[in-house]
Amino acid sequence: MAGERNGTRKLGDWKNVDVEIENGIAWVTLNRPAKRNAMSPGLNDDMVQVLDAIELAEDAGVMVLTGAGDSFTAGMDLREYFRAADGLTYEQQLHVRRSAWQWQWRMLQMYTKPTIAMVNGWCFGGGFTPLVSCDLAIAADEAIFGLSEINWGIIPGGNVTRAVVQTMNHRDSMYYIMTGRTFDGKKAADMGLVNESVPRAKLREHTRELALELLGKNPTVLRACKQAVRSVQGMSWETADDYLFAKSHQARFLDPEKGREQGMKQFLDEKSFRPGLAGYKRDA
Ligand code: ACO
Ligand code: V55
Repeated sequence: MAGERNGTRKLGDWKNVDVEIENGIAWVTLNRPAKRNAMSPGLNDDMVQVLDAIELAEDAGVMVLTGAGDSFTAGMDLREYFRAADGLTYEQQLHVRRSAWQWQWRMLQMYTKPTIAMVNGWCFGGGFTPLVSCDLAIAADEAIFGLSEINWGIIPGGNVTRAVVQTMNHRDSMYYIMTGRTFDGKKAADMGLVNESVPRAKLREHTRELALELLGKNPTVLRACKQAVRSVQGMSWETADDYLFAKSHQARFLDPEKGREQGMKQFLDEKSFRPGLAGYKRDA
């Protein structure tokens, strides 16, 4: 049933990605564990379809991205994404590059549903692009991150460098891009690359709690909030103020539950909740 939020179901049938919708949460698992979930052209093609399908799935309210086994992703597949592409035509190479950026940053960054990267293990190179493009990120303490491009002779392309400088400070960006040294989940949290890190044994439960908290929010307003964070990055204060004013009107117009009016009524008239401390009571 559309909008049903109870129970578990498998979505679609992809070779390189597993998708399960469980009580409103779409768990997306990069699924090439024998290759440490390295991102091949086939996996990238699958992910474009997966993100499209979850966007249209009414029983999915939050998307969690993770990896099968002991790896989040070992980055771009050196054999299939790099070496094999050298033998392709320009148009074929364009397809291979386009399906990578299509899901890794273009689709993810303005995704209509909240997204959480759950970094369960290895996260190298190209993995930083989807990591940063997810709204939130939780890592296992034991996860190992690395900008390993320098170690095998390329610069961090595919917007990896852009993602890194957006999220890490200047010194840390330079240090990890130039040395290729690894760091763990705790360090990633210290640097603000992820929101927090927890012991791996608690990672899934911890992520589920955060996802359920997001599911309790007004989805129309939450979408406008997260998209605005991306949009205002490149704007002047004047443009941003006008944009945010317009977006708040758009959210009022689009919001079927009229959250703003509910919030004021419940706080000002009924005195039934305090917005500083919790959300208004939703019927949904
Ligand atoms: N591309 C292609 N194949 C990969 C990749 C990758 N990025 N990462 C792992 N694999 C493959 C290995 O070739 C191996 O395949 P095989 O069994 O067919 O020989 C298999 O996955 C297992 O790899 P191991 O190295 O044996 O696994 P281990 O657990 O010892 O190490 C680790 C894991 C640390 C992730 C290691 O595989 C590694 O260093 N991978 C490369 C990480 C990297 O630098 N990624 C590229 C970043 S740059 C970019 O993304 C643009
Ligand atoms: C890299 C990643 C890419 C890419 C080219 O540095 C290089 C890694 C994420 O996609 O297209």
